[in-house]
Amino acid sequence: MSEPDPSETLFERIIAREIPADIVEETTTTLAFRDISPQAATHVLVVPKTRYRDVGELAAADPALLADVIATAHRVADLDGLVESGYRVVFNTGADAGQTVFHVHAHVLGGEQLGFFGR
Ligand code: DGP
Repeated sequence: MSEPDPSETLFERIIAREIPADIVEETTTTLAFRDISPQAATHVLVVPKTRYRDVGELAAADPALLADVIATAHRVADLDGLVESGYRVVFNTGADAGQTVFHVHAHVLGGEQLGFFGR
């Protein structure tokens, strides 16, 4: 697959600080910011600064970077006090899962009792 256009999704623009976001955590390889349309008391998105389309592409190309994303997700949960009560990490992957932004991102959800998911 050819290299993705670095300006192709809005998450590259958030990473570049061209679009404002409520940033909660930054590492050399990842950025975490609150979702603009929260689906739970805590709803944070964690993105790698390097763009991959989805979690499958990221896992195949750079498993260490995927580990960074997961570690940042856990730190975000810890910062919001969710480790004891529990939280969920979700990667929507492709159209049927409702992925709308094709720069891989983990949703970190918690801070309340979450419903089951599926259809
Ligand atoms: P997904 O449907 O899995 O691709 O998730 C994309 C998420 O991105 C969705 O929960 C809403 C969020 N989102 C869309 N536009 C913006 C934005 O401009 N800022 C922030 N912080 N989140 C956004």
